[in-house]
Amino acid sequence: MPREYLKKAIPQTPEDMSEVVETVAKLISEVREKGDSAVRLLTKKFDNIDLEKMVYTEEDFNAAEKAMPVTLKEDMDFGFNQVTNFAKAQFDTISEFEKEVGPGIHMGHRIIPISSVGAYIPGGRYPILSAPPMLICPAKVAGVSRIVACTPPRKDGKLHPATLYAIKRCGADECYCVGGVQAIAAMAYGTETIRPVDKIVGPGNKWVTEAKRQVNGVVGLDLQAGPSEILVLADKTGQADIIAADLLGQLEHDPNARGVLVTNSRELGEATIAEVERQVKLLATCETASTSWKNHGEVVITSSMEEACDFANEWAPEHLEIHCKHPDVMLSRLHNYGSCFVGVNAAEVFADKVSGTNHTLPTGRAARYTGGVWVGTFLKWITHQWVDKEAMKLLAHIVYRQSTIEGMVAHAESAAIRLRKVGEPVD
Ligand code: HSO
Ligand code: ZN
Repeated sequence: MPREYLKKAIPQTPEDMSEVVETVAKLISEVREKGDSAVRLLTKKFDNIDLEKMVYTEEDFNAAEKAMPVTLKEDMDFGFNQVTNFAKAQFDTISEFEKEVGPGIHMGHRIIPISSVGAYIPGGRYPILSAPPMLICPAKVAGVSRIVACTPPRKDGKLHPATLYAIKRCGADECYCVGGVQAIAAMAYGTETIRPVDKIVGPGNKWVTEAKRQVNGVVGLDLQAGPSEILVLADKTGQADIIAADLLGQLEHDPNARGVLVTNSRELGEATIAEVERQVKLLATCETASTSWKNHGEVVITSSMEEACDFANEWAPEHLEIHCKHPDVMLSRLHNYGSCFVGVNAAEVFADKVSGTNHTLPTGRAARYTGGVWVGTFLKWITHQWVDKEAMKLLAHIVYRQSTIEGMVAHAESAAIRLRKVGEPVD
């Protein structure tokens, strides 16, 4: 049986980005030329805020902490600890080495933290309190010595106390109330107030994403952020009400969010569609979730679970939930996903907030070639070598001959000079 769609997404024409590309380029050069004054002007223009306070200090953090309800603080602290502990566990799996690779040629790699990192904490539709830990805690574990956080002002021109608390609690060294293209440009090129960083991480809207694309190379980057996605893989043991709730969890993010169920059970497929339609009406975020379900929701019936796994691997979702009798068997067949949730107890929303794996993940099929943000995002694997005298002679002869054929005479000489020094004929 070929794949059958009980519900199919409506094909979309890709957005023409030329205007966004041009505008972002102009805004970036304004910040490069005029620094802080351009940042303020653009904040007025786009956020409609007269930015009185750009820099948030220790004192502001302390005041924010005092204003926080204790339960919220404890809940957030739970998340920080989980994210940090997972990052530490991952960090412990990586190691430096040095090895004799060929006689007399010792080489190895060292793993060094990036010196400075800028975390872009988006404002957006929801003030997501788990965004700071996902970007800051792994950087801290990696040993980044300067962590800068930039986040846009709220309507009152200030930062939300809980966002401020999160940024401090996770260990950012500097915090600026700046968002949008101006924040990315400031972190990439620097202003009077914000010194440039070496790498920028964090999701944002299409303007922020384009700004990141345009500063690529000036600074390092993490991922191209796209709308949230969830793919649920289920056999007949799947529960339609839970699956529908999990699809809607991601569909409420954005009208372009995508939710897919792939199953070998037609009955479950039909029941899930009915459940999504029932549950979506109950949500305060119904407008967004029903738009994304209508435009991007899919329910696919396959003839077997093997075929369902093939579908999931082709789709390469950001989040993949497995609702099957033997989820571990399914996991072994799956290789393209940002983060996987194995079995019905592992709700994807747990990782969005607090369970500890990162929620900054590849979207738009990027899971074919990358994982999400992790402690390694903030580290560099850099190589070195030692060469003893005999190995030097061997390498120098080869490199001399190869470089001569290429016409790279200075390269050849760099090898030959060493041979002459030890009285070796150059051939
Ligand atoms: N699902 C989002 C992350 C998130 N959702 C945070 C809610 N809070 C992207 O992985
Ligand atoms: Zn989410």
